Amino acid sequence: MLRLFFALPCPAEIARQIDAWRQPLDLDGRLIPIANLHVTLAFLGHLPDSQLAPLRQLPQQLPLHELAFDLQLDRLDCWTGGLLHLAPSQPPVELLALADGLKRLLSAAGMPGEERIYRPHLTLARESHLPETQQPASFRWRAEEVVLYQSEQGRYLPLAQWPLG
Ligand code: 2AM
Repeated sequence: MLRLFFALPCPAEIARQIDAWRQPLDLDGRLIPIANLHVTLAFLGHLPDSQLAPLRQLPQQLPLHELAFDLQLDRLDCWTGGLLHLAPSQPPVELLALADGLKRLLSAAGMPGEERIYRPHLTLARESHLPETQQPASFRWRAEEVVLYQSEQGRYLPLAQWPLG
């Protein structure tokens, strides 16, 4: 079984900026390593290897050439359960269309889908809390690709990529 998810990777330079910004916040919990920072589009859970081939056919069924966008993460928040994250206060319509499109395709292909309402975010730490002192956050980048990742022993391995725009 493979633990899989579709996501937007966080470009290395932005990931370094986010890491430099979060350091003085002295966050508690388990920090997400710089190399793993991402914005999940669809979480698939555990699937057998045999599902990989059909999964690879899905993203290209979306109008990816129309779906490049700038993503601005400007809100620091923490969900019940301690998922501390950055989120866009104004999620781009293209991002929501991408996540929704993947969800529909997954469901049509009989694959497991998310029950939860999609809430775009970039996880900074788990089992964490909002820090007492907050630093204003604003990180912006052009989302240029969708990546299918396998999560294995804390590492995220890109299995396939699809360009946006
Ligand atoms: P993330 O930390 O990589 O974003 C499994 O529950 C995973 O799905 C979580 O660890 C989280 O992954 C992501 N997730 C949880 N709730 C979500 C939501 N409402 N919208 C999008 N992704 C979510």
